[in-house]
Amino acid sequence: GHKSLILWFTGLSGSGKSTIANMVEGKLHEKGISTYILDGDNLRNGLNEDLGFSSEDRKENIRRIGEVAKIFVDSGIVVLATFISPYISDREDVRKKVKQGEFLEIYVKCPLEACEKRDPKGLYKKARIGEITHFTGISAPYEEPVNPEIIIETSQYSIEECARQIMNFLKDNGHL
Ligand code: GGZ
Repeated sequence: GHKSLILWFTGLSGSGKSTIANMVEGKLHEKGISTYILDGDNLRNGLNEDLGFSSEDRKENIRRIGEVAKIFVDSGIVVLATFISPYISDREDVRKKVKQGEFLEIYVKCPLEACEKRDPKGLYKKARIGEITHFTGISAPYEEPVNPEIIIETSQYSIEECARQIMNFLKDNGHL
């Protein structure tokens, strides 16, 4: 049976986190499951508008998002959170906020070269010429998940296939 969860999408800018989360959300809705997507648009533009991209600010960004996600989980909603969340310790701190099994880390894996080639917002280009500093993958670190519940490789599979892999994991592990 289904209970509320945090689906935590982590990965580089341009890896496909939001695109895949949106497709998974649609599939959850088809099953009558209530969801909410937390992303930069609704967090960094509001609650977290005072935060930048230093390691301290990213840590605080993820901490607040974790608290918001926990509130949604308490209300019975499946949260899909799409943030780079580059630090292992920040992600593990979110995991600890909820019950065992309620936090699923989804590593949206994609080589830096592929993300940089996509560059949908031109941010990598700006990072390369120094117009944006502390840019993840270029001038700031990304710590790969060590033991994520799910790894999806967006340079190998279509968006549809990646979303299906996540839905299959949820079914196979009794989350749906
Ligand atoms: C990384 C940055 C930066 C820097 C602006 N580094 O591709 P996007 O545009 O839409 O997603 C990126 C987003 C990252 O915000 P998060 O809240 O996910 O980051 S973290 O979890 O690390 O706190 C990118 C944009 O913001 N962006 N400057 N320097 N991404």
